[in-house]
Amino acid sequence: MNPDSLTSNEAQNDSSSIPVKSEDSAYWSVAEIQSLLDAPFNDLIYRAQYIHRQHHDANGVQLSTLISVKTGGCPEDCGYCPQAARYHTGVDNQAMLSLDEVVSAASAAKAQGASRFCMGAAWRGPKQRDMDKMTEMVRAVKSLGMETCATLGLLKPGQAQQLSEAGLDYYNHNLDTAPEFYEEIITTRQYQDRLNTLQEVRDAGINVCCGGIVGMGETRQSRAGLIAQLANLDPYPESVPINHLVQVEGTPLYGTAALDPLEFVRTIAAARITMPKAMVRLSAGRQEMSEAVQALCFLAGANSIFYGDKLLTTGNPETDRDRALLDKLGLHSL
Ligand code: SAM
Ligand code: DTB
Ligand code: SF4
Repeated sequence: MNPDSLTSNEAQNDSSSIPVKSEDSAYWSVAEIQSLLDAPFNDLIYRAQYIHRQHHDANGVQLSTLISVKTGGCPEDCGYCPQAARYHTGVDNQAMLSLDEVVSAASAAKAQGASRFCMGAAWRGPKQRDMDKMTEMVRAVKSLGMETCATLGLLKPGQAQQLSEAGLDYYNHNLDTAPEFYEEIITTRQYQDRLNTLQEVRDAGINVCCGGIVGMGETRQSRAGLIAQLANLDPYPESVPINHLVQVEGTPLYGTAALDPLEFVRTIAAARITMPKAMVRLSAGRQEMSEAVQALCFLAGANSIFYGDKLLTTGNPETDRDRALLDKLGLHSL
């Protein structure tokens, strides 16, 4: 049955265990989100798909291509990250790319069908001389007619404004996990530092892209805690990347017990239900995921992906393979 043909009450009446919220920006407690994650799988996915169809093109997927503009040698200690200088992961450090290199990669991404180009840097945060180069890159990518995104770490007061003036559409900065699990993953910067950067981005009028990583050995309650943090940002982010940990040898999280893929799908569904209007991005980890699990993620409300053979330093499905998957599922790019 087409959920669109149901009245709101009928459609919502899928399980009494799933809380119903009528306002878009409702407050979500961790317990309420945990009850979503605990619900019968079919009830959860049905609700997520119902909400998805109220707010989004049901078969549309937005495509962003990533580039690492400065790779490796990062002073931070994020336990998942192949670019932290202190772990021996085999990632070669690379100085900042030139403007030409970035522009030609962005043009190629556009030609392949990406609508947004996201520039990432392995920094704790940008220095002023980095900002001059970054704003130049943002201006150049924007002038190709693409949406622009950057993920450069913590921003100091004034830096978001400089990026905004250069034409930055989105800034990605993740909360990564729930507050109570955070210290087990990162010690060199605090949760509050991240929230402050998100506020700088918001105040500069840039769209907020903020999500996290699952599969780091966290509990289901911590996954609920992450989603609660995201959903209760006021307003919640326009874009919510849900990454599956890519395990890289040499990082502390290498060898973490594998997460049941259906837990990943449930997390996507909880993001969709609690942040109805957000674009939910099925992010890192797709190369290790079956097509069936990816299809379930789209059913659960994911409507954007990273597109291109590489994420920042690790692999992503090849564009031909992704186009074939989208075709098979009858999905079109937005
Ligand atoms: N250095 C900046 C920072 O950390 O804010 C920007 C780049 S950083 C690589 C961007 C995000 O990539 C991290 O916040 C994390 O969520 C994600 N990430 C990094 N390594 C990952 C991995 N191995 N698996 C999944 N996601 C990862
Ligand atoms: C996000 O949430 N995921 C992307 C993007 N934002 C910058 C990064 C994933 C990185 C995966 C590990 C790597 O390729 O180095
Ligand atoms: Fe550095 Fe970002 Fe990697 Fe953390 S996630 S180590 S800040 S590049």
